[in-house]
Formats: sequence, structure tokens, C-alpha cells
Amino acid sequence: MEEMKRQQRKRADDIARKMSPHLRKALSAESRRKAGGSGGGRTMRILLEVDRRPSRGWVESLKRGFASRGYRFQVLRRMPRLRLVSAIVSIPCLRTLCRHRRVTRVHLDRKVRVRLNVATPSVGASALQSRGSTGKGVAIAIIDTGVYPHPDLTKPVNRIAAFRDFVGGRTKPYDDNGHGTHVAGDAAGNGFSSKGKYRGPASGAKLVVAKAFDRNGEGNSSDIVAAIDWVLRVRKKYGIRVVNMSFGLPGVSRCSDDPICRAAERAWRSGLVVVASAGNDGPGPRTVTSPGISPLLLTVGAVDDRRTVRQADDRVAAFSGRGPIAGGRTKPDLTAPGVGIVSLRAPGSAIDRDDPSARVGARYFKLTGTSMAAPIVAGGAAQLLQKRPRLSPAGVKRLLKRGAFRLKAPRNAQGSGELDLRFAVK
Ligand SMILES: [Ca+2]
Repeated sequence: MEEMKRQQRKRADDIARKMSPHLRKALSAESRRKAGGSGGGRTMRILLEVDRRPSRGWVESLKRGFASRGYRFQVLRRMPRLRLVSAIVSIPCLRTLCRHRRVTRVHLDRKVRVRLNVATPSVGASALQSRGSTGKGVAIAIIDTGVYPHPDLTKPVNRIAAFRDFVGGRTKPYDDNGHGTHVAGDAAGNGFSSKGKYRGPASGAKLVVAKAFDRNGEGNSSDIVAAIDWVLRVRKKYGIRVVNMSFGLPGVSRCSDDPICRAAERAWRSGLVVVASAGNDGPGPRTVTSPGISPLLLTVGAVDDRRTVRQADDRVAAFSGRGPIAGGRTKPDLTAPGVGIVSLRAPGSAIDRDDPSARVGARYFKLTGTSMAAPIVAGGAAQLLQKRPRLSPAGVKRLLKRGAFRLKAPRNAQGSGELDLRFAVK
């Protein structure tokens, strides 16, 4: 009797240990609902971490095993490079999965949002001037709401090297939200439509765009990790060195609780500079969103440049996510302009319709948020990598931090300071 109880406890512990906190929460909410009398036979969208590359054969045998027990187990995607499988499962199946020896962790497939702050009233924000190198020969991957084929990206030559749609499966570049187009321009717009006035730092870089967020700026974790898996697959083909992630989940304290954060770290370790926004939940402490909470990644907060070229008067924006992160480590790593940033407009997109007052002429659009600051740093990283192609991600991070302009602000607000690429011009 005692032995049986002990075994039961151990099994329960095993299940609890492998479930991420959000999945545990969702499951207990589910059992409360059941107790209330509604439902039964409910399913959940999950992400499974396994201890090695999930082969097609292994996934098939898992499916057959569950089918024979009458469990629901519908595989959505298999991501071999990230050792992840996304699926829809019934609750009993979920518990059985947690006991599987090759399953190391099970996450809820959460909704993630690209996060915008309110657009500022029309003020003349200065775009970054190109400082010599333009990121030529380097490709930046952008995981976002897509990209509108704006002339500043497609003329005089088309620099959108690849586009993949994880939301609607379309093959030609589009952006029904507008966020991703702005982000692409923040990093790599060439000012074609403005005689060079509104130009991102990497105005000669190529772009590889994965659409993982829908018209409302909302994405499934499973689509985002699938996008990261794709970037890893095509990185050699397109020369990808930098990945931009202008999105984040609030309230995650450990990277191991968020499969996106884990996947981003894997991309970093495989040699890609992953730039993540700090999020717009400041100014309180511990407000950096995931994957920005990863100690490994290059996490970027936003400053208000106060419409002057000099950096001495710049201030960390109130909304910019602040550190520290778990273990008391400092975050963000850097800051960059993120208030009233003029970049590319995607005509007819959701944000374009929502706020016509943010339009700047016919081709540009003004937005505010750490979402804008991160790609400016991603563009800067591409410029640096053009000059010094042998730099590792850690090397890029170290140099950008060392060269940053120190503001009068705490480390957990500005990181090492505001991006300043002057050191690389010499
Ligand atoms: Ca300034």
C-alpha cells in the first residue's frame, strides 16, 4: 500500500517537473472547469521538447501508440533542429506524454504579440544615417508580421531574398499588420523613396522574412519556433548572420519556461546574432519580456532621442522594459532610438488603417516601441559583420556594448548604453 502511494507520488512529481508553469496553470484551470460540469474530452495545443532530433519514424510510432489507446494526438509540426514537436492533444494523452522518457519538457502553445507602444504625435525623428558600411553581403532574418515589398527594400535591387509564411502559407511577400514592414525598414531601409532621408543602418543588407504573426499582430509560439527552425535550415543558403525578434512574452522569468527563448538560444549558439526587444512594460523592475530575458541574446531597450542628433540629451523611454532578470543579472544589453521612429509604411495594413495620423508622406510611418529599437541594433550588427565577418555572436555583442554611448541612467534601464557605431568607422 505504502509502496503504491510512493509510486503514485513519484509519477505525479514526474509530470509536474516536465510541465512548464503556464501549462500547469492552464491544466488546473481546465480541471476546475471540468469539476464545474462543462466540457470533457477537451484538447490543448502544446509544444514538446524531446531529448534528440525527433525523426519522422519516432513521431509516427508515438502517434500509433496513442491512437491504439484512443488518445487524441495530432502533430502540427516537427522541428528537428530545435528538437521540438507541436501538437494538439487530449488531456489523458498529455499526462502520458509527460511520463515518456524521451520527452524532456512540455509547454503550452501560447499566443505571443508583437508589442507596440502608442504612436507619438508627429515629431521629426531622425533616422540613422549610414556610417560607411551598409551590411552588404549579410542577410538579416526578421520574424514578424511579414513584409510589404516597399521600394526602399526592392529598389534599385530587390533585397528581400526569401519570404516564408507560417500563418497563411502564401508565397509572395505581404504584411497585413504593418509592424514587420516597419521593423524591416528600421534595420535595412535604404531611403529610396525619401532621397536617403529615412534610412536604416544596414541599407545594403539582404532580408529573409518569416511571417509568424497574423493581421492582429498575434502569433502562436509553435509558428514562431517553426520560423526559427526554418531560419536555421536556410541560414547558409542566404548568408543569414543576424535574427531580429521584436516581440515578447511578459511574465516569464526563466528561459526554460518558454520554447521560443530556448529556440532563440539555440540559434545564438549555432552562430547567429539574435537581437530581442526588451518589451514595452517598463518602467518597473523585472519587466523585460521573453526571449529578451535570455542572458545570451542581445536585448535592446528604447531611448527617446529628443529629436536631436546628439546622444547626450537622450533618455531611456519610460515604457522600455527594465532588468534585472533571474539571478539578478543586468538587462537590457543596449538601447537604441525607439520613440517616434519613421520607417516603412505598409499601405492598407491594420496599423496603417488604425492610425492614419502616423503616416509620414505616402511611403513612411511613425511608430514607437522597443520593437523599433531592436532592428536598429540588428542593422548595426550587420554593418559590423560586413567589416569583420569572422566575429562570433559573442564578439559582436561585446564590441557593440563596449562602443555604446553611456547615458545617465541605471544599468538595468540602458544596459551598456545607447548603440553607437562610431568605433566601427575607424
Ligand atoms: Ca538626441
